Amino acid sequence: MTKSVMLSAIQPTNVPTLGTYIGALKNWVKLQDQYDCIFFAVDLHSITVRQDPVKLRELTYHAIATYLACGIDPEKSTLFIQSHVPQHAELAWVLTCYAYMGELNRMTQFKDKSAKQGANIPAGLFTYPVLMAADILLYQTKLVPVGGDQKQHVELTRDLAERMNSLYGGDLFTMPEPYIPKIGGRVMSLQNPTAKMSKSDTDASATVYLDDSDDSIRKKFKRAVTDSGTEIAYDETQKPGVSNLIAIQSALTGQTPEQIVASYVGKQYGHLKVETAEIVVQAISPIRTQVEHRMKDRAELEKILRRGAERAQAQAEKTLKKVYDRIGFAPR
Ligand code: ATP
Ligand code: LTN
Repeated sequence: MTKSVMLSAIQPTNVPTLGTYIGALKNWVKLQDQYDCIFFAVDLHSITVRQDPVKLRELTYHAIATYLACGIDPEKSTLFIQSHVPQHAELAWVLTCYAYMGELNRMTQFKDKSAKQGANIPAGLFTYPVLMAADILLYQTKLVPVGGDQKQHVELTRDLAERMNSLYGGDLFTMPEPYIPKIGGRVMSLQNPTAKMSKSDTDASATVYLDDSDDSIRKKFKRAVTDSGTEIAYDETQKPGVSNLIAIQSALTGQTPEQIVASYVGKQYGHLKVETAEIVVQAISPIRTQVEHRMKDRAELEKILRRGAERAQAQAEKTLKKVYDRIGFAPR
């Protein structure tokens, strides 16, 4: 029996964060045996905002090293760099011709990111979700494990798939579904618990990066903004800071928020911060060591990536061919 396809990706714009790990990477690993998996680093998406070329290249390898360090097995899953598979850009162009300005204008990520750009907003920031739709639809993907902030983009992908399928035949694209963890789908900033923990935050103490030292992780949790009052309760509206720490613990230990709250009766915020930090250190420090190890063997990474890109191209080409044929392009 053939397995369904699961696919996801991250932008190599900075070192991945605890949010990336809990919201996305952890679930890739959890589900990798049940699906035919495709994971890549989206360098084409990254240049929708300016990047330093030297850093971009390094971070691209770093992203792949992180996948491996988290437990993605290159024998089971296809790993590659998005720009190594030109079909992504090709299908993106086609889909751009079927996407509507109005629907792209509604994307909250576009609104947030374009607001930071001043007068000259790169057009790629606007069409970003169409490239993501191409990423997903090229491989007849069934499941897309991402954080909550990407849900709207997966929904747009579904709308595009439906539009194309009704124009050109229902078997053109598989309808993808998002997989978003109930707890940890939106890990919050340690300095502003009403905002998403982001790898592009200018305040380094707001974000735990996967390459942070154990000491730095402990310091960031010690300084984490909590809430007024003293009671440890799971209530995202009234107690966003405390609830964020509980959610992080829950995602990493598998205990429910209620069990965690029960274990803190009579204790203080300080205890919660220190113990959350320890749980995070336990989860992250082996990943950090593995990433360092993987980054030292560039030849091995390149070998994995070449093989991944070859496999991906073969799959992607099948879908692209079908699309070109149905829309009326002459065969090449
Ligand atoms: P930024 O944080 O700068 O906006 P991003 O969200 O574009 O970056 P990526 O590294 O491309 O970050 O995201 C990779 C994956 O991690 C996506 O599936 C995203 O939803 C998820 N993710 C990122 N931050 C969080 C978070 N704070 N909580 C849950 N999931 C997250
Ligand atoms: N937009 C995503 C990254 C991304 C992605 C994808 C995720 C690009 N293509 C395909 C899942 C499937 C983000 O995290 N910023």
